[in-house]
Parts: sequence; structure tokens; C-alpha cells
Amino acid sequence: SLANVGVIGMAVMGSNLARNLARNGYAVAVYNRTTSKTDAVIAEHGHEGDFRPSAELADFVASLERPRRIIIMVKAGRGTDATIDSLIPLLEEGDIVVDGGNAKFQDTRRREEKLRGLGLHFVGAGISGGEVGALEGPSIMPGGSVESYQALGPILEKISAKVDGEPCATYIGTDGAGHFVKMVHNGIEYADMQFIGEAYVLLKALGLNHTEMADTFATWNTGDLDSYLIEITSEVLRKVDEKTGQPLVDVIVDAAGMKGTGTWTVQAALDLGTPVNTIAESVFARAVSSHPELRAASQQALSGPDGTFQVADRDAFIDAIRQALWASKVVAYAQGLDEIRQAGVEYGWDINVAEVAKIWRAGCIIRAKLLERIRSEYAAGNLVTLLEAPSVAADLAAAQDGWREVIATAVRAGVPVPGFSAALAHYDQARAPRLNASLTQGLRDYFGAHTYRRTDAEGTFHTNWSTDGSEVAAEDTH
Ligand code: NBP
Repeated sequence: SLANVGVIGMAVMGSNLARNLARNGYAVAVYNRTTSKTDAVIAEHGHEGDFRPSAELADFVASLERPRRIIIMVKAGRGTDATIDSLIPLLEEGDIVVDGGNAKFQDTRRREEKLRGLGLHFVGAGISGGEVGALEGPSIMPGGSVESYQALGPILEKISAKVDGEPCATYIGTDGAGHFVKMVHNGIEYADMQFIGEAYVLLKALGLNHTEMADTFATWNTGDLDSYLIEITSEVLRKVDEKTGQPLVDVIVDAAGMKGTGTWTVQAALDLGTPVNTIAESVFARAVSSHPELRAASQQALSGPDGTFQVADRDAFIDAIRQALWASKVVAYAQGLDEIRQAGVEYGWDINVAEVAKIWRAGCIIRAKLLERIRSEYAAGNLVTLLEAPSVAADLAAAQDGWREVIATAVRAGVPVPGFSAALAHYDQARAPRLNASLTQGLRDYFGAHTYRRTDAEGTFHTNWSTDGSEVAAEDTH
């Protein structure tokens, strides 16, 4: 008999995904450029299900039922292109090639167009959940033709994480839509982690020891903040370094790495003109942390408060930190989802934001209790932004005194809170009846005759700044 589905790439992600497929009863063809890796996976896990290993790509392709469903899990970029190029001559019309790696959505659009021209389906599937997710049930965000989803969707839904039996996989939209949504997922993940980091630094400044901090996060994880990242924060803070006996976080170098998806999220938002300042600040916070020369020079030259502070009521302040964390998180999710909605309009994807929130509820890194609420708010009404949803707006209003108090205290004490501050700035900007943009327009008109609109009349206008200061209808200036 022929295999139901194939996986190319037997590194961590591909081998775990293949095992997940096999455990769910599929006959899985597997292939890796370096055959010894395939052999090792089969030797260790072959007993878990029906694996069909091939040493040659042609044999792998021939071992699959049609239309062939081939999931590529190799290093994103050139590895993916090389794999696709070697597959093309072996495939037949209607076959489905899935890229499960972290591809740039622009690459996915290019590859989809190329394969479509050859009569093949190309699906860019964002897969989140790391290696454990790949094995036990990830969140899967597939983009491609509707037709290909009919053949592929049931398999992806079967192996995905579940919430009350509902799969964390759904059709996202055409070409790059799935990888775009996965990219923004990672961008939100950056913001989530930055906020958690700011809360940690503030709790530390309050004098909590690592056990107390771990307990605080564990308590928060039983309420509105209930999420995977808060849960593992508690575990990381509790970890004692075996070598030194110190808390492990105190031994880890404070320079954050990144692989690019956060940066891509901000770049795409800049192209779309969508404000995602929480995500941008989170990317830049990692950049500052990983810039030793800048930090060393600034530590020498710059003075300011030492980062310590006193509060009258410690427990009340800890709860205010929780409120700042929750409110900031809501703003980051709102901004990420705004970016997805805007991209849907720009790139012709009919993205259902409620469905995106639905498949992020389990399996992925940003899984959180909040996502069920976001799903239901988007499902209930056509929201311009999550922030306008009545229950969300009410809870933000309730959290904002604490949110503002935490930021004000941190600023006075010299504790950097770029994420919390960016989130609050967005909240205050978005709700302001008047913005400083009127002066910006005045300045632009002064030095560049860029014109402005008036609040009390139709049309565009220009002031003759350098002559008599009179105003003219803008058409007259050309
Ligand atoms: P890696 O990203 O480490 O890639 C290793 C795999 O790519 C091996 O199978 C390797 O084959 C293959 N490969 C390379 Br490198 N160049 C190739 C080429 N030119 N032609 C064919 N195969 C090539 O694997 P991973 O960590 O399992 O991640 C796979 C994908 O999943 C990536 O896109 C990653 O971004 C994404 N992802 C990873 C995670 C995670 O937690 N690690 C989470 C979510 C998504 P070889 O054995 O012959 O060298």
C-alpha cells in the first residue's frame, strides 16, 4: 500500500511531526537529505507507527498515494528552495507541497505562484509549539488554495492540538496568509515575553526573592493571565543553578537572541502602516540587550536613579504589576490582530480573525486563556480593534490605574519598562480626541508645502508661510 502523507526533513521538528502523524494512524513516508538521520529516527521510533523511510527522494515520492501530500520541515530559506526544486520534476499535477517551516510570507507567495504555474499546490503552513507541540499537537496555520485544504485539512486538524475537541488548525487564506499569521504569532510572543520580563524586574526591585517571584507568577497563572508563557516563567524563576546554587536566571547572560520573525512582523507592519509599537519595542529591547558596546559606553557615561524604589503597600503594588502586564498584553494582541486584519485587506486574504484566535488557544507558544475571550469578541461583532470590545474596554479601564502607577513608579526609579510604556502610549493615543498630528501637518506645510485639511471645511489647504501668511485652497498652489 502507499503512504498517506510524507515528511521531508528529519531534524527535531520534522521527526516529531512524522511521529505525530504515525501515532494518529497515518502511514508516513519519511526522507532526509542525510540518510543516517532517517535511519536514526526509524531505529528509535519505528515501532510507534507505520513509517516508510526512503533513502532516495524519487523513492519517497513514489511511495505516496495521490494527490501526494508532502510536508517539508527543513531549514527555512535556501534549504526549502533546494528541496522544492528537487521535488518538482518528481511530482504530478494536483500534488500538494506543504512548507511547515518558518518561511517569510513573501517567500511563500513567490513559491506558491511558481508551483501553481506548474499545476501543483503549495501550502505555507505556520506550525507553532516547538518540538513538544510538533509531537503532541501543535497549532497549525495553513495558507494555500481552498482545494488543497480539502485534501490536507483533515490530516492537519487530526494532528493539531485540541480545545474541547475543536482542532487548533484551520484554513487561513490563500498563498502567504498562513505564514503571515504565524509570523505575527511570533511577534506577539516577543511582546508577551518582554512584558513578563518587565514584571520580573519590577518584582525583583520590590525585593521579592526568586521563590516569591515564581509563586507570584504561579498565582497569576490561575487568573486572567493564565497562559503557557506565565506558567513556564514560574518554572524558570524557580530553577536553581546546579553549579553555583544561585537562581539560574541570575547566571544567564542578559543578552536576548532572536531569529527574525519579530523583526519581520515589525517590517510588515511598517509596510502596512499598522501601529505595532509594543512588538517593535520588544524587538528593540532585545537589540539593546545584545549590544555590549552601547551598554558599556552608556553605563560609563549616563547617570540616573538606581532602579530601586519603595512602595507603601507591597501587595497592592504587586497586583498593579499584574494589571500592567494584563493590559499591555491585551494591547499587544490587539495590535497583532490589527496587523493580520490589515494584511488580509492589502494582500487579498479573507482572514477570519476569530478563527485565528481560536487556533491559538492551544498548541502554540502564546496559548492563553485570554484567547478564548478574544475569539468570542471577534465572533460576536465586526471589531475594528479588540480594544473597542465592550468587556475588554471595561477591563482595561479597571486595570489602568495600576498600569499607570507601575509605569510612573518605574520611570521615576529608572527601571526601563519600554513594553508597558508602549502599550499605554498606544492606549492613550488611540483614545485621544485630538492628536499632535495637527502640528505635524502645520510643520509639513511650512517647510514642504505638503498641505493640510481643516476641521471646518472640505478640501486641502496651504498657508503662504514665507509671503503674506494667507491661506489658499491647495489646488491653487500647483
Ligand atoms: P533545522 O532548521 O535545524 O533544519 C535542519 C533540516 O534541514 C535537516 O533535515 C537538514 O538536512 C535540512 N536541510 C538543510 Br539545513 N539544508 C538543506 C538543503 N539544502 N536541502 C535539503 N535539506 C536541507 O530543523 P528544525 O529545527 O527541525 O526546524 C525545521 C523548520 O521548522 C525550520 O523552518 C524552523 O524554522 C521551523 N520551526 C522550528 C521550531 C523549533 O522549535 N525548532 C518551531 C517552529 C518552527 P540534513 O540532515 O541533511 O542536514
